[in-house]
Amino acid sequence: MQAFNWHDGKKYQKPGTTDSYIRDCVCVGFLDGGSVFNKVPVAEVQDPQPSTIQQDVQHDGVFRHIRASRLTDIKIFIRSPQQNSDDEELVSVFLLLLAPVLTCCLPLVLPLDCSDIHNNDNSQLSGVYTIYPIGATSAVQVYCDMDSDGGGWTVFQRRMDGSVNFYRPWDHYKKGFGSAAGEYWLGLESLFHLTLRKKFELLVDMEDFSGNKVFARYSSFSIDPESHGYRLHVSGFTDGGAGDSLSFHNGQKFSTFDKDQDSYSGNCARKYLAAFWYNECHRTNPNGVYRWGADGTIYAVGVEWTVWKGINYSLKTINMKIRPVQ
Ligand SMILES: [Ca+2]
Repeated sequence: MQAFNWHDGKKYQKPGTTDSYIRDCVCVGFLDGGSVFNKVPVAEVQDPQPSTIQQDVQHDGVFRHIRASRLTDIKIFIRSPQQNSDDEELVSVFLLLLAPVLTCCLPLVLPLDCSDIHNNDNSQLSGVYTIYPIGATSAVQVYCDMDSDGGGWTVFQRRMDGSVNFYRPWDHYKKGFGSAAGEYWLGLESLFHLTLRKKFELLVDMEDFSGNKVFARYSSFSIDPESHGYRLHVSGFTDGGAGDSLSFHNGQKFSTFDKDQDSYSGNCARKYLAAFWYNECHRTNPNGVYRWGADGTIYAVGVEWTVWKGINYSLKTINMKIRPVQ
């Protein structure tokens, strides 16, 4: 393990003004196995000048104490929470700072979801971010919606152009697939761990090929562990024009073509060419075949939200996203 330092020269907006400024943040990065593992912001360069900073950092389950003298060096110690004195100096980093001062800084917590990123800095824009839903070694890229209703939404399902094949087996739906910048499925295991830690609400945004945009919102959303089939719990519907196609799926286990856990005598995933919390079988098929609007050639296999557009209309976009309930 190594550590190193650099400046984060990001632009920030001064509160209540249109002025922007550069915030120089002294960061310490931990290297594991040769790749950048994590950047931990330690200090901000500010006026007036304090002489030293001391900061406790938890990284990868290890409690570290960081001590920085003005313009000099940062020493990182491993220390157990019970100990009063520094135990072992892990690494010493020389700072090539021209800046005047160091003061303390930002919360040093790895984000579990997009709401953590949003709450830490509400000027962050919608886009791709790294979150850690199952702890420090579980880095995964997601799309964060920082616009809808105040932002902070973690997108776990996204269709937009048909570029990704969603007809996949169980292990793909468990681990996730696709690209966070485009179409993707976050993964049932990550989704389970997210909804295990906090109470979440669900927002489903969708658009047809005529430019109409609607949504469905649910005040409560969670799923059970794999040992219980990743069973869906969704309730508290609010209509944003889409109608309620999801409550029909409440209480169902997740099904893929190679794991039939639906309530139908046949195999819903094979019949409707997707994977979902199928009942007998669906009122929505968001992981279905992307087929550019109305098409009944093969019954009900499209990217559908039946209550809004019927059983044979494949949507232009749909995304499912969650946010902790305040
Ligand atoms: Ca079945």
